[in-house]
Amino acid sequence: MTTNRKYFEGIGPIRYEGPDSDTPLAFRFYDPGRVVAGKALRDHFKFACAFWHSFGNTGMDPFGSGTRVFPWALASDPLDRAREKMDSAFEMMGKLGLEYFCFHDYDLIDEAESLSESERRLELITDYALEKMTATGIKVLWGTANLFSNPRYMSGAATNPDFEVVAYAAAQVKHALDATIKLGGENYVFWGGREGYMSLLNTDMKREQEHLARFLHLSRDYARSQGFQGTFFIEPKPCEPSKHQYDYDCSTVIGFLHRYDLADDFKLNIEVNHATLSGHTFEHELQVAADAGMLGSIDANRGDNQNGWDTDQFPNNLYEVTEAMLVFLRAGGLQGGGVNFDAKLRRDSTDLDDLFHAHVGGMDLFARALIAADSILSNSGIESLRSERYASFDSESGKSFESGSMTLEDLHNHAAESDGPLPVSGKQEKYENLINRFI
Ligand code: XUL
Ligand code: CO
Repeated sequence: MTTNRKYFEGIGPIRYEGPDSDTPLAFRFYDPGRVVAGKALRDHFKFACAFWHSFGNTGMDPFGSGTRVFPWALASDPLDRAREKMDSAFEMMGKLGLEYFCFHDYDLIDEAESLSESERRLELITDYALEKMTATGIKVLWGTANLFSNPRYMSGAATNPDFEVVAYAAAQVKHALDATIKLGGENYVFWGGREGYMSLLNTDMKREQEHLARFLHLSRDYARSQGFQGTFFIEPKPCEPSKHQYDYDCSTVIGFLHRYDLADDFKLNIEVNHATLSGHTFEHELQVAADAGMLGSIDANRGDNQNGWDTDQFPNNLYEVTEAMLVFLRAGGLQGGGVNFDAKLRRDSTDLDDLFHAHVGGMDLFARALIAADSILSNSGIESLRSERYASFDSESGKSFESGSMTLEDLHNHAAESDGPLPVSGKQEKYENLINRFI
């Protein structure tokens, strides 16, 4: 059954009109077919919309209820409501040229009272999603399970001190994996939700982390046994909702994956505002993942410099994203993932077209930043400047050190025989000026 209601009458399709366009809802930089660094922009990014924020977030905050009344959220029957939400999503994605979406299980349809009824509901709504996907060519970038909203997960899911909760979470992941596989999802995400702790006084951290590792092994094995060939991503976040989250940042997660023998199947999904909350920059986190061969996917948003929480604003910081795109291009792009707008409208952005302004802005920003980064890499001389900084390792003793053929005594003798190092400028300001010159 198809309802096919329309919600965004009078908007779109959004077209590329070039940098001089005066049309508010047009792309100035995102020309999907434009080839930059050997690849079309659409393939670099695989832009995705986040079901939970765009079609579920009503602007509720700790001080007040939602401000947005979504016309697709009014039906009383959960399946009708879910279908109408799906209609709105496909209409918006089609008009924006978003070729992917990401979902939690219970973004697709409300969780029911029992596990079996929830499973039945997921079965029905994924049938409906498949029809729409086949008709439009829109795909699933990744699926995931919401293991944090229901009160049963108040003390964690895979790391809950109660085995009954761990088993329930596993059942939910099984259903979410089934749904992702059914929809041809290209990847599957684990965001730690409440996997962490509030007080060490009541927490056995080692045991909880071992449970998490076992949970990931079992999930991986199940998905593979069902034919899933995509990549699993872990999405680091340092805090919120738990005070201490086990997946603090990229380095922590990479260490965890190696320690528990998961590094072959898992990569990282890096979210801008999670990076900044962990005290790093977005580009730092991308670089850490890239250096480990684990730069999988991006959750695009931004934080607020004055706030220490996850504001999940739509991205608009050209400087930040340009620096990130330098890392992205040097790494050869993402491994399997894409750029998912894990971002929500501000509470007082209450018009339906605000969703369009937000996504157009985000897509244009990434395109503009990538074009600038490509130009910096090709035309500014930055690559040779950077490699010259390390030139002393390209020959003679420096080269022998790198290749492992010097001992500590050799280094001692080298230093004793030389006149000692002279200061070599890092030229940071010169590098920084390149960004302003090319954006
Ligand atoms: C929470 C967050 C999630 C994950 C998916 O901060 O980023 O939306 O991306 O569970
Ligand atoms: Co996210």
